[in-house]
Amino acid sequence: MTQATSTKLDKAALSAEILRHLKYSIGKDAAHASRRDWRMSLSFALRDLVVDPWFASTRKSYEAKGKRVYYLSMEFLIGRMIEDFSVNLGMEEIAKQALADLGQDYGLIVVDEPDAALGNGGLGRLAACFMDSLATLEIPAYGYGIRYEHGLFEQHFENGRQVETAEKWLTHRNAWEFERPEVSYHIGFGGHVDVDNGHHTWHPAEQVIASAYDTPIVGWKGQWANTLRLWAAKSITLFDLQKFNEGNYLAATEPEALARTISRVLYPDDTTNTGKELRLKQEYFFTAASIQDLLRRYLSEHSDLSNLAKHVAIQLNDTHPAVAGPELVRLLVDLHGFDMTEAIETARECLGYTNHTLLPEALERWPEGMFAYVLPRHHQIIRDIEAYHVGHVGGPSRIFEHGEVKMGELAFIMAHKVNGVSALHSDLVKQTVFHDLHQTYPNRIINETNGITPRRWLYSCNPPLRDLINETIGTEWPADLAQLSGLVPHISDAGFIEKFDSAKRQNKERLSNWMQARHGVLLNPDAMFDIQIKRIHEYKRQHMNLLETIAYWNDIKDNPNGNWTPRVKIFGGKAAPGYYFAKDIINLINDVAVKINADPATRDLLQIIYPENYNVSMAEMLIPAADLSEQISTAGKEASGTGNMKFALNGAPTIGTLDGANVEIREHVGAENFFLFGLTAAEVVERRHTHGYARQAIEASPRIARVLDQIANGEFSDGDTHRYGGFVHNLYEHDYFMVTCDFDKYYAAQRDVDTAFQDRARWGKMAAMNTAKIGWFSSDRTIEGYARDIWGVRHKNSNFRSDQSAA
Ligand code: NBG
Repeated sequence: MTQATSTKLDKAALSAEILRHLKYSIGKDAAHASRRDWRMSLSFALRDLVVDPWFASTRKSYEAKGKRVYYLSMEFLIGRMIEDFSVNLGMEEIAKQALADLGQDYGLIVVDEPDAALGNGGLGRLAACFMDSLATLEIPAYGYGIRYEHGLFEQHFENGRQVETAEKWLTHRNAWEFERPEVSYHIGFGGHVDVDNGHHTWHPAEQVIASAYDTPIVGWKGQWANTLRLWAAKSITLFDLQKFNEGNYLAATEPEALARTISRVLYPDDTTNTGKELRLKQEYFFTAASIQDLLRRYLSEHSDLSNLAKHVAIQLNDTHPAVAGPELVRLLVDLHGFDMTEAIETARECLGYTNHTLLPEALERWPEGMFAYVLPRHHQIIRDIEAYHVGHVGGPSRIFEHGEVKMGELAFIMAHKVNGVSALHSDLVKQTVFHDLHQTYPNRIINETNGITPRRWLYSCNPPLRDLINETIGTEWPADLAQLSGLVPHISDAGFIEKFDSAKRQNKERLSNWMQARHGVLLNPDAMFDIQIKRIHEYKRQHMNLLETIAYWNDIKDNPNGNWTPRVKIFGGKAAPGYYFAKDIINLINDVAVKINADPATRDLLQIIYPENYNVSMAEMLIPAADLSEQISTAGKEASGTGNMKFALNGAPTIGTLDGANVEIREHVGAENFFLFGLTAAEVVERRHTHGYARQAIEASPRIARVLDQIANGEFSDGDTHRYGGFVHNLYEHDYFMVTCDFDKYYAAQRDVDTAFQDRARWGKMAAMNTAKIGWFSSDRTIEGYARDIWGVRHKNSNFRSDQSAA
């Protein structure tokens, strides 16, 4: 047996390992193994290779007695893992060959893996990129989250409308995790609080068990691995034997079913706050388990808690884990004898909070009555935190307002640093949502612009471009993305641009083949692939893109001999199940696609494609094939965006507004390589004061007026004038997101795109410039920023020595 002790195996050794797992872990004989059996065996063999570096990293962290980072996130949108492991271990080629020797196709096995879709969108995917960078930078870190039985719903279209079904990634075994039944904590809800001599004791009315599942996350070159620890909810009383014996079988399993509800499904909203009791319980469940777990780890190394903040950095990914503040205070005061002020200050030194949105509907608030009912002791402690805050700085109550508990304010007050996720967003955080708190704590808000991991978002998803970059500037760039600027001198070389173009072409063909196989549609690879993929939301304005598409169609038909640029418009994304306007947008895209795709007059010039069930894996297929990246949100609404970075990295120029990280992307890649249009954030705010701005804009633009008439008259709905009546009415009368006001400028910018695209040499340079100058947007750079500005921890590339991490 060739047991893996080093992180690398040769082809024969890996084949042997795969066969060994097939036999002893799966219990199958090669002659009868299914593709899934092979996939599981490969996954187990790769996982084995991570175990030694994982142990070594843990050992080093213990020996260093340094600081650990705890990243608390309700969502980790991981996607598939085989390529992550094999690429980071440098085993991709070997895995391909080993499987080929066994008569298996690596590519087919990779795509057999279900996506781990434990997140909604950007926020969850950011957490996954951060885990990759934390391991690459060799920062001792744990990701803490929930092991949802069902990840983000599967999206299907029925007559063009979105319908949702339950996602089922755990139907078959998850190859990457280690179950840790011995790592478990009791988590309470409800009940009452006793006070005895100033000492509080919480007596919860119900309790569940949080049980750990660990997935090792290995960094680039396999040097370091951290742990992603996800909690599953289990029942304390597994089974009511008495009820069973009475023949009451359903009731006998009730306690288990109830407990499991807590980790059963991911809430499918991203930018809205659902405000349901179950959601609050989920948040407390994973936060409390994580805090107990990190305190246990700390106490295994230290005799008292006075130096906690020197060894523990807890990052709150949005407000979902904001109850970490009061929970830590509760444990320090009620269990470890701290006084309230000391506990609040200790907790605050440990905590950092990242804000991911300015949309008021996304900022979490809980009805105070419900909060006090579910978490009575935390409710009291938040009152104490409020009193502490008001006592220190004066002024009105911040956390409690109109009978609600505001989690943003709580997170802010309990964090020593609060960060936004792009330069513009961080400024707006200071000016708007946390304006007053910013006056009180002027040094607390900082910026850490988001980033993406280049290992997944270029190295593994785009082999043709990866190979070209390797042969041009060497192979060190995946761990030092700024090196991509080494491509700049080559961009004036026509031969290089030709190769760059041909890499794009290969990706477009790969996408076309996939579309044909999966969706039965043929794409024209000579056309511009114009892609907008992200959650469907009014502020992201997929409908503006669609209206522009219709206008383009009209113009082609009006002037069939014009010099038109062929386009394939690709949309992808899910809508929150209860977000009706977003679902109408989906329906309209699909209806318009049916009509336009069937039009023989424009067939070679314009196609609309909307594959269902967009997810991380689909993004990995679409992004490398994109010619144009659509980042067209209403200015001031997109906190950062991270898809925008992925497209630029893969050589797709952006058409976009001055919103989120677009602003910084444009500065980096150069204004001449970015198609800018639209109102600025300040202009948007101002325009809102103009009464009837939407109607005015429509009356001033024959182009959009005509498109809205077509929709209202049923041109895309078989003459049904009701289906989109509300949609059109909304644009005339409200249009909060200023589609009508930005439309003409967007249309004009699209024609500039057409002109540029027709000039192949110019386009090639623009595309390559995007790749060459986007290196700053690596999530390694982002994590270095968090390490330096928020956590005070050292990493692989730092010569900076924090006084906090010096043991
Ligand atoms: C999202 C923002 C994006 C941003 C990601 C990651 C939420 C609440 N926010 O603009 O909308 O890129 O967070 O920071 O999902």
